[in-house]
Amino acid sequence: MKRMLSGIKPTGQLHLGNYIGALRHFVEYQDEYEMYAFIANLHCITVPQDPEELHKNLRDCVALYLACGLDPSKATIFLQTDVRAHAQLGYICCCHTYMGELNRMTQFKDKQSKGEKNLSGGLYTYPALMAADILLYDADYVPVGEDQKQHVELTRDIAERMNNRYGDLFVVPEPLIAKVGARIMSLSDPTKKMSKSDETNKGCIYLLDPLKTARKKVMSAVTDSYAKVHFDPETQPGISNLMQILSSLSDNRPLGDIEAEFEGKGYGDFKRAVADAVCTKLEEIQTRYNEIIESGLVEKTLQEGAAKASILADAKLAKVQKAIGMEIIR
Ligand code: ATP
Ligand code: LTN
Repeated sequence: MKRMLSGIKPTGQLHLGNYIGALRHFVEYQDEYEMYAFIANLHCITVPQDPEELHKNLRDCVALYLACGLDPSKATIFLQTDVRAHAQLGYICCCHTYMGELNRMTQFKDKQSKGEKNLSGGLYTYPALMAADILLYDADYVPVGEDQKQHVELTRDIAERMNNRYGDLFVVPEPLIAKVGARIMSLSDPTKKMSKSDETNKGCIYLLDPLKTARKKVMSAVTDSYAKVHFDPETQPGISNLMQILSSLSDNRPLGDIEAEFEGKGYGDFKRAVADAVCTKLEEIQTRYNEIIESGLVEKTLQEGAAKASILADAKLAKVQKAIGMEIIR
């Protein structure tokens, strides 16, 4: 069975972009692959966090993994810091990553170009930690949204570099990026990615948003004046984004089908259909989330997940340290 690994960094509440771009694929793939899904809490602290809020977001994230359908009897679900080898291999990978490579990472460049002050060293080096997250488990595939492709490509380069230098240490992973829904855009500015750091809060639908709020966000989504439900992200980014959301939430319904259904109809009808699909999915997720959050399942899942993940991760770290020549007593 091929192995798959992915993580989410809950620097805030999970949103529809995280669900459509990443989480739903973890669920789809858990039967077919050996799935490792973790919560990237070391990545969270690359930007300042309020400890209480972070703690709540981490628990919510695990509960949402489960509520969205990840099954701990199939997938290994764990918190990154519960497997210490991540930080250790992260440092080793960092020492095998060139500054020139880190300088090219668009996520860091974007933040820097916005003039944000006091960016942390962790934010700069985090792609090397992400490489370690993946390489520790010999993952064949990494399902992610479009924005993470560059990081998985860097992971491949680091793996190949270390394999060439020390002998075969790592499986070289491949990113898995869906054709539809890999980049869900903000509802209030469809030229920007739907993101937790949405300042207005209008463009981002959180998985735990009250249904009324979510419906309102969809109904007031920015569209255009073409009055045609047609897929063309260049000229109709808002409508195309809503089409991708609808398609992703209705069993990947072909975009052509959606165009045909709304031919000659107004944007109001179309938005209502999108809002219905969003609210149906959120209601399903929230009902399960409410059952899970205080049930003890979060803690049990993490305990079992960490034990299982550590077996692979510790063995890989030991192999790497030995190959590099860093070990004496083991
Ligand atoms: P954000 O920009 O919201 O802070 P992020 O992309 O930096 O999020 P995560 O929340 O860790 O960080 O992302 C988890 C997964 O969700 C990744 O695979 C990422 O590619 C995917 N993802 C995040 N935002 C979107 C989006 N708008 N559309 C599709 N996929 C997304
Ligand atoms: N960097 C990712 C989260 C992440 C990840 C990973 C995804 C950390 N480690 C390993 C896939 C595989 C992000 O910011 N979205």
